[in-house]
Amino acid sequence: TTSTDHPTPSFDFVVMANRLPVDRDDSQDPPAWKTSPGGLVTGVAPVMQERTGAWVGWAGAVDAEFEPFDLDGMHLVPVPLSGKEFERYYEGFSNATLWPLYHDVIVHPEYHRTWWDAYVRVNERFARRAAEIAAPDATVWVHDYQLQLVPQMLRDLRPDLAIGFFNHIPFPAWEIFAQLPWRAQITRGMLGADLIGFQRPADAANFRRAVRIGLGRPTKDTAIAVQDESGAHSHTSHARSFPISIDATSLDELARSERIIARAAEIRRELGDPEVLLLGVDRLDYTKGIRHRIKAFGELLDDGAIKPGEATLVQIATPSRERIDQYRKIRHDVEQSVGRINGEHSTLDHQAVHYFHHSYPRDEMAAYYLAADVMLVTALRDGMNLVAKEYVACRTDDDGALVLSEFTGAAEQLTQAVMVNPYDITGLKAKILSAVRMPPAERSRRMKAMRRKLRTDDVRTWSRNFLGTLDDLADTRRSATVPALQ
Ligand code: GDG
Repeated sequence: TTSTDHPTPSFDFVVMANRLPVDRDDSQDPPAWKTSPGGLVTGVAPVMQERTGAWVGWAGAVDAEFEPFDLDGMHLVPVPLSGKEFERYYEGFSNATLWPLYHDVIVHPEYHRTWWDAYVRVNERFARRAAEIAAPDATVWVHDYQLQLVPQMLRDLRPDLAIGFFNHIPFPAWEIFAQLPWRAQITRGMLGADLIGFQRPADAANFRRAVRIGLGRPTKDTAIAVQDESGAHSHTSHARSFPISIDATSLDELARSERIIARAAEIRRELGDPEVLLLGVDRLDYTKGIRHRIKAFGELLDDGAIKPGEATLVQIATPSRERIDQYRKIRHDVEQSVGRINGEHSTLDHQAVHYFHHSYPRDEMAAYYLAADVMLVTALRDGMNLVAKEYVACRTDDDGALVLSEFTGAAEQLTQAVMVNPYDITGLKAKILSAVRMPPAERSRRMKAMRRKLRTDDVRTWSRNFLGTLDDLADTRRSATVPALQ
């Protein structure tokens, strides 16, 4: 065990993510923090409580320094970002370089050296902060594409730590990843982890191939022998899949409550009691295939395959990354096509598409899921897609049809969904129509099968699996006198 210069490193378990799971409420005086619950919080909360846990991340306000604080049983350690860093590290390198590159270059990734420099600097700041607060031999779990350099930086500072990394988004094929001018640095950064987790086996395989081709290092099954700068063996890293899930039990309970059942019925009434209610729920992102879905629905109305007044599409598009050009463009395109369809097909008492560009409380989302006959998840590429799993978890009535893109991680688990290739508009139209017309017995059979799958696929199981594997690997490394793989 390496000792640190720091006086009281004290946390046995450290989660690192770009964002802390909190929002600052400036309307209060003094401003107060409130938790913003997300999937990751639910997944790691039990571990946070069992061990002495801390969460390292950015608090969401630029040019502001905050002291660590406790909230709802979590110890939160803010990492500051300047306005320039937010632009270059977050909006730039994370969301205009890596995000499009990792999602099949749906839009053109931009490569700027100033953005890269900021990304390195911010990753160093995160790594230093975690190194200061982690107890000897602690476990550190680093999350997502914003922090891919942290694992190796952390290992350099604290070789005693068990370091895990989880990539929430896809990892692209080498032929695409190879564009990245800093591909070697990114790959080496991730290899600092004992365990590197991905959503799908294919993402893990893409990463191992990047290691073989890009770094010229051999891999054996999931194992990769990592060298230090001098070329000597450093450690063995493992890259494999750990598909993430949701808090299925609590959504199931919520969807059974009288309140949500009543609200679901009310939503349908407020929409004018359409025969068929179709639903889309996404961050407004060009990866989600919102345009393709709306185009297909519009053409079904144009063709007369769906009669006016028969079906309504509700599209909830949560505002996201609004200052980035490509996000302004997708918003404009979606709003234009919604306007066109409503102009052509809506009447005074029936609106073809209801489009909402804002976010809703969790209860309201659950009511929408329960109200919708057909859920449309048509992502062009998506690491997992939790919306698909949430829809299934809410269907306590074993009813409802899920149309699901084959380019989501979720498609590997929810195999009873109606699978689509969203790029194939003709095929998408046919599949949407088959979901709209699906006989009740078939809907129920498919939904039951998907719900059965979700019962064993829960976000706590996911984090237990990942952390259990990580701790085993770190124990093996610490007790090994001979490297496992040369
Ligand atoms: C990334 C990966 C991967 C959305 N609007 C509202 C709202 N949401 C919630 C959904 C869902 C979450 O946000 C979105 O998760 P997704 O998985 O669908 O997509 P990303 O945001 O792109 O997430 C993805 C995920 O990380 C986890 O690893 O699955 O592939 O891209 O939970 O319900 N929640 C509320 N109001 C909204 O208006 N309350």
